[in-house]
Amino acid sequence: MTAIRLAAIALLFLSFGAASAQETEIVVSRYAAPSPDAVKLTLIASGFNRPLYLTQAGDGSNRLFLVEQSGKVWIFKDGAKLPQPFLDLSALISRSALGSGFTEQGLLGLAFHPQYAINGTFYVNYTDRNGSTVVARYQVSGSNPDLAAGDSGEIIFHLAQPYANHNGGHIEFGPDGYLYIALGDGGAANDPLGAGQNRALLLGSIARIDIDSDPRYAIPEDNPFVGVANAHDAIWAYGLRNVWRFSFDRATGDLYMADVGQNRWEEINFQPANSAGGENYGWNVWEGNQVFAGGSAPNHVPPIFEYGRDFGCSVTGGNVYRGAAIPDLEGVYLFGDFCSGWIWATWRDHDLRWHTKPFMKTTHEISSFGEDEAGELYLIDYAGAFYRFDGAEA
Ligand SMILES: [Ca+2]
Repeated sequence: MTAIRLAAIALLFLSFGAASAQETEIVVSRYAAPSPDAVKLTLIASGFNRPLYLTQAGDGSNRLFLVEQSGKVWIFKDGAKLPQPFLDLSALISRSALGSGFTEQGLLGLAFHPQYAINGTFYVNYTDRNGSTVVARYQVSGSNPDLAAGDSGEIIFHLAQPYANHNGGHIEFGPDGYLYIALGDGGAANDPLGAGQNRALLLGSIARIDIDSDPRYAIPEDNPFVGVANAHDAIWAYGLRNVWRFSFDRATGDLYMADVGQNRWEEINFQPANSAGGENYGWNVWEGNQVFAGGSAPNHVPPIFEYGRDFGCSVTGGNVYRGAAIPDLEGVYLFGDFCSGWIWATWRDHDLRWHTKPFMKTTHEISSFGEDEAGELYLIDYAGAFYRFDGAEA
């Protein structure tokens, strides 16, 4: 797995000098802002019950898997929704997610094992009937690739949640093959537990676990707080309030985290692919670049972008575009806001300085972004639909 990361870094290095190596170049910087005129959103399907994620199995089937908060996962195959859900966890998840009111509980995350095509294993993140965070492993049916073996679930990770909100919920495999789990600060408001800065608590962090070396999970030996006193050895990064979606740039391995703010500042945090982990993103000493509770946040890493209430109220992390449909977006990180429908574009210039511009104003309740196998990008509308980013001339 390390070899993959090194290969990406090598390509990155080559790209500065070798103009002829266009096929293998990874675009990591640009000078001009990307143009929204090159982009349109195409409605793919509607009629869903609070959808909040879309992903793919990486198995060459080109199927899309759409996650509903109320517990079902639906497959899109050859452009059509299959009549039967791939998975239905509605009997296991928090009851609040079965109602119609807003909740942060329910089925929140889905990630396919990097070797899913061989082992048929995937993972879900949900809050259970007690409101606790659960990560569970499932298998695909032995006889039907469009159906999960619903009785195959094994809970591998459990974390009690002191309040109903701030459950994080995103899970994704990194380029290193480890599973990363977003864990909010436990909830209520203002981080009453001090979880953000308390490294002894898993709450307020992104955890990193090895799901291949143990029936449940093992701690990677190079996790940053292994052997460190008063720090949980599963923590990869901390000082986070409630990361609502993070993603790895599939070309570079860089990690982008959208951390939902308290009352004033929404933020995007960045971790380069060669990081050894252990970053402190500041909450609740800081909210974005502003002092919140104050006090000490050792080695605080400020966000690469923050925005206030003029532009929204709850950030939703997206992806670095690596598809083929919109060449102008190559290497650009898109993310949005759940409340305002704004989409932003973030990129680095050739001096690797960050730039972020409001990109598109939509009317959608942006609950997530998602990528298909080819790297094309989708937008999920919590009101019940999902859309694909297409070239405007398409
Ligand atoms: Ca922060």
